[in-house]
Amino acid sequence: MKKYYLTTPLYYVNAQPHIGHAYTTVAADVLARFWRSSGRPVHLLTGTDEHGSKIEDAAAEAGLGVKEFADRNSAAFRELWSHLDIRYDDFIRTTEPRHESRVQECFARLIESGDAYKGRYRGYYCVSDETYWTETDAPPDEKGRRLCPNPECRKPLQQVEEESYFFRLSKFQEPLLRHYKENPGFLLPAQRANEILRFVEGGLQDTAISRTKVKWGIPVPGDPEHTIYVWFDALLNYVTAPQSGGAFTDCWPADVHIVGKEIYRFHAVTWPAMLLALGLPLPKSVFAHGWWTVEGQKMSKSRGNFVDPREVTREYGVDAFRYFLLREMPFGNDGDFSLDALRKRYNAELANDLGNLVSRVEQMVDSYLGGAMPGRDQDGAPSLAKEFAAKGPQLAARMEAFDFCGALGLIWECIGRLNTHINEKTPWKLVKTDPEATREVLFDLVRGLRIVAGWIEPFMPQTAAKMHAQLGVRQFPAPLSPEQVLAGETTGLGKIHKAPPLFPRK
Ligand code: ME8
Repeated sequence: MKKYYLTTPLYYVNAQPHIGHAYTTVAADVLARFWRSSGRPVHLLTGTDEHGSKIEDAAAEAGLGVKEFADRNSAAFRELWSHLDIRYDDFIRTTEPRHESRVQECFARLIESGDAYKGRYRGYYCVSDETYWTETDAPPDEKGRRLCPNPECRKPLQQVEEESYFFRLSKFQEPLLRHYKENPGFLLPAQRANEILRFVEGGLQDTAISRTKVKWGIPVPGDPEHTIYVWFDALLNYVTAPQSGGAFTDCWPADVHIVGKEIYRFHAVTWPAMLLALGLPLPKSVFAHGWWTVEGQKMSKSRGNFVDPREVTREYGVDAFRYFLLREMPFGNDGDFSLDALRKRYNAELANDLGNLVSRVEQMVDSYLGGAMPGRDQDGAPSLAKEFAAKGPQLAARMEAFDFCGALGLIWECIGRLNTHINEKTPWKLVKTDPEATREVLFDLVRGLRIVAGWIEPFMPQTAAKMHAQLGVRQFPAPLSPEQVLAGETTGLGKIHKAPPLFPRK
């Protein structure tokens, strides 16, 4: 059965992972967990991008051999993903032989077909972005310097003149435009499509895909004076990884490549053109999310304001961090990260709305009913749990549309309903006059919470595990579907018990 195959970018190993990298990877993990729990086989690929001058220079600066440097920093990404409960299926490093040999094969195929040819490159190069720029892209500024035209970068460009292999990108202008037109779900979110369409309609030029001045790269087959351009090398990981794991036919074409907006053009233009040249089907979609600033500032080396996810999770826990990332900034938009905003959401939405609700319900079941699951389904009786279950398709539609924020919004609406229900029914009063009615109220609340626990698992796996255990659900780690909760598959299995607050107030 075809797997839902999704990817993150391969992160450069020149630096330590920060919240930007964590963002994309958490988002991919949430999607992967969501589809897995809906019974769909999933393949999530992430990894590290390790060739090119940027890495070579950073290793020299750190006083380490490049391989040693890459090993150390690639491990830092893996360790962070394990700390953040990222459940990936494969982690690829572009320095692995399984990748390098296949990249060479692809390069050779393009030379053979004529879609790659040897020429001479004259122009500019940004090491920080590993991007080629033409003279017209980067006119000299008032001081006569040529700076990277990417507004996020603006570093001085290198002037480059060298023999180079070129990829015949120009040939793919029409096929790409046709593909965009025929597949409106390819360029996502839809508001990003226009900028790509305009760019491609403006005409595509062949692009250089090899360097002679860069030694830290994959040699061009049969011409080892040249190394393969790091982007040509890195993009191919999306096919080399599943090819080498024997998962290619189950995975390809990818369902979605999730990337930051700054590398969208590589994924929306260059990559599909490479696939067309290689005769491979195109991914179903490429999604560009927005960028985080930190306390209103761009994250940069000079400002030294990179947010280390470990510091945030030390204070707030892994789940609150995952939650905040996806709740604060609608996927596709830009947003700002601040500890103040995190603390506010933590206290209001996690400690109060959710944590307090769970404690109150458990407390009541414990003291009024000795921790036993309170009662049974009454045919036809109005029930919040049934209402929630009916919202399952709506939740799935939001996840299908990569609308994490909307999905969490829907879950929190349900949490709000449960809180209002307690306040309206006042079980602490009701229990004095009508124990049977109290049972029914608590029964509905517990089932509602069990549904919520299953829904939040992709976002907050540790919290979901705790909630399942506290709510007497022994089936975890397979999150329950609302239908299973309603069918009472877990009823009576375990005792409902109080536990320390899920989110102690900060
Ligand atoms: O570009 N806000 O790697 P990279 C949101 N190796 N996301 C951010 C972010 C921010 N401020 N900063 C980084 C590369 N990201 C190439 C990719 S793919 C074949 C090769 C995330 O280490 C976002 O996903 O610079 C962005 O696209 C990625 O990190 C860039 O990581």
